[in-house]
This record gives sequence, C-alpha cells and structure tokens, in this order.
Amino acid sequence: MHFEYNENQEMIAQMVRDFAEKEIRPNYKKWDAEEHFPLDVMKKMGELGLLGIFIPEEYGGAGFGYFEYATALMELGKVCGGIGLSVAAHNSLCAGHIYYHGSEEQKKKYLPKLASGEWIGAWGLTEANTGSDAMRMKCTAVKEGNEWVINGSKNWITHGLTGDIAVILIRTGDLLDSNGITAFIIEKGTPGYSAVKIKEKLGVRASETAELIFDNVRIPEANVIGQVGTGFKQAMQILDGGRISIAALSCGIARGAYEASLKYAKEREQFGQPIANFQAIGFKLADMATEVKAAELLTFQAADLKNKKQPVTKQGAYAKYFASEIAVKCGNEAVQIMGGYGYTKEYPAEKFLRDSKLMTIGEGTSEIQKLVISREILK
Ligand code: COS
Repeated sequence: MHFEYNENQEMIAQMVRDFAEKEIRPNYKKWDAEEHFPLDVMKKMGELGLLGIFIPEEYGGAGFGYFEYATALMELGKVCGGIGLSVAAHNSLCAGHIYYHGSEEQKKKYLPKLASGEWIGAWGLTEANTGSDAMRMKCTAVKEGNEWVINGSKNWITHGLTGDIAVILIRTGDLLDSNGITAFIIEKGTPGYSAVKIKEKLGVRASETAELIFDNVRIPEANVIGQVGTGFKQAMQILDGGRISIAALSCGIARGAYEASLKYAKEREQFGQPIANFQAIGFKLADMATEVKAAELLTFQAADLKNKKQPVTKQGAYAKYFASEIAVKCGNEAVQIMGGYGYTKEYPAEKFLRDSKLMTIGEGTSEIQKLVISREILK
C-alpha cells in the first residue's frame, strides 16, 4: 500500500491543474450560466491524452491506470464538475465499454478516435422510466437479416447530442431476462437516430445531457459488442468501474469546496478577527478536511483493485457512495461558511453544491450504492 502520489500522478495532477487554470477557470461561470458544453476544450483535453487515460497506447490512449485517471478527475472536479463529468463519461463509459468488451476490430476502429478526442463518446443505459431499475428497459432491437432494427429512447445521456458515437444497451430478449440485453455501437448520422438536449439542470451544466431517440434505426451486426444477450452484465461491470470515476470527481468537488472555504475563513473578519479563529468554523473545516481525505483513500483503494483487475463492485460502491455524499456536505458547508457571499454566483460555493448533487444520482444513486454494498456484504 502506498499513500503518496506516484511520479505519473504528480505529472498528471500538475498538467490538469495548469490546463484547468488556463482553459476552464476563466470560463466556467459563463458555461454554467449558458449551459454551454465547450467542445473545443474537450478536443484540447484529447490532445493532452485526457480522453483515453487508461486506454493502452496501442489503441491511441495514454496507457495509464486508474490512479492517474482518478487524479485527473480530482483536479478537474476542483474547478468544474461539469467538465469533469464529461471526461468521466467519455473515458469510463464509452471508451471503457469498447475497451473492456469490444472486439479487436472495434477497438482498432473506435478507440484511437475516442482517445484523441477526434470523436466524443456517449453511453446509454437509462430510459425515462427505467433508471435504477435498468433491467426493465423498453428500448428494443430486433434482428432482420444481417442488421438490428432499434426502436425506443434513452434518457439523461451525457454527450447524447454532440457524441460521434454512443454505446447503447438495448433489449434483444424478454423483459427481466438478465441475458436479454445487448450492447451496440451507434454512430451519429445513422438514419432514424436523433437527440434532444435536456435543459435547465441544477448543476454540471457545462456537461451536455440529452435524450436519444431511435426510430427504426438499422445497425450492422458488426456493431454488436460481445455476445448477444450479455449487455446487462457488461453494463454492470462498466458501472462498477465508472463509479470509481464519479467517486474521484466527487473528491475533487469536495476538496475544491474545502479549499475555497479555508481561504475564505482566513480572510473574512467578523468580531474583529478572521472567522477561522472561531471553533464553529474550525470544526467545520476539520470535518471537511478529514472526510475529503477519507473519500480520497476509499477512491484510491478502489482504483488499486481496478488496476489489479480484481472485483471492484463493493469498493467502487463504497467510494462512490461516501465521496458523493461528502461532496454535497462540503458544498453545503462552503455555502454556510461564506454566508451571504456563498449564496451568490460571485463565489464558487453554490456551484460546488449544485454540481455535487449529481454525484449522488448519476451512475447509480446513493440508495443503489447501499443496495449494492448490502448485497455484497450479505453474500
Ligand atoms: N458485475 C457483473 N454482473 C453483475 C453485476 C456486476 N456488478 N451486478 C449484477 N450482475 C449480474 C447478476 O449476477 C445477475 O446475473 P444472473 O441473472 O446470471 O444471475 C444479473 O446481472 C442481474 O443482476 P440482478 O438480479 O442483481 O439485477 P437487478 O435487476 O436486481 O439490478 C441493480 C441490480 C439494482 C444493482 C442494477 O440494476 C443497478 O446497478 N441499477 C442502477 C443502474 C445505474 O447505475 N443507472 C445509472 C446509469 S447512469 S450512467
């Protein structure tokens, strides 16, 4: 076990910090206000290797592991949760699904484009009426000759509109059959495939979210990922890893809120002295510092298991559950410490709070994490 950053993590942390200060911090308020997804910034992150962090170099990726991936997301979360969410969804859901479950041909065809940022990736499991209960999905694919014909819709899909490809999970068998769902790759521009942007989100507003619509969309057999009927289990494994990325992003948001609070508490004077001198504030800062550290340790423990190719279902859920709840708590405390200023957009606290809330919902709610953990410990 080691608790210090390795050399690669130091390098990634510094690189992402520099990039975020130059490209993200000056603009994040505007993107947040306008719900603008900055595609040009995504492309630049592709050039830096941030869109294929754990994809091996032979497929055009940076060839790092989950320590480096988590570190990058932590740094992004400190500045903008929306941009962090886009990087997480692109890497661990779309590119990750093709890397872990795709054929050699699919990996060679899609991963270099995704890793370089030439193409942006989306991933679709959720539907309007099937979120936590993913198994009950209604969207269907029916085989006709050498093609699959897809009908239905997917909801809450990151990069649904801008994404050049999406990995989608579709019913190919009976309702509630865990072997009745298949993963497909669908390319933008396929006839019958369209998307509608979802607006007016509470937070992560720089990350694009959309509804995908499939109206008799025809997909070649070559775009099936793995065996027909194995999609649900593939998706569960992808979410196991994806939850580490949401945990990492949550740690970043929580640390960002903590650091902003610390700075404010040292500068803001009341009753003739900095408010950091009062125990009421000092104890809040102590709780935040302790809990952020604990969340980071849980996240790196899950990342370590992922690097070792060991099961991460339980540790990923531990990390995601704890870190996301801590992010909300730290966002909330940051607003409280900053008082009236924290309640305005002039200070970053309210955005940390708004961005953090999605962390307890996306890639499985906190309640789903508790369900996963309880099932694992009761096995
Ligand atoms: N890895 C591999 N396989 C898994 C798995 C995992 N982590 N979790 C479940 N499976 C397998 C089970 O072993 C089972 O296989 P068999 O039918 O062969 O026995 C199958 O998948 C079905 O599992 P289960 O019966 O547990 O399915 P449920 O419908 O009860 O659902 C939960 C389980 C609730 C955990 C799942 O639906 C889930 O994670 N929901 C949340 C989805 C989510 O996070 N959505 C947000 C996406 S936003 S990007």
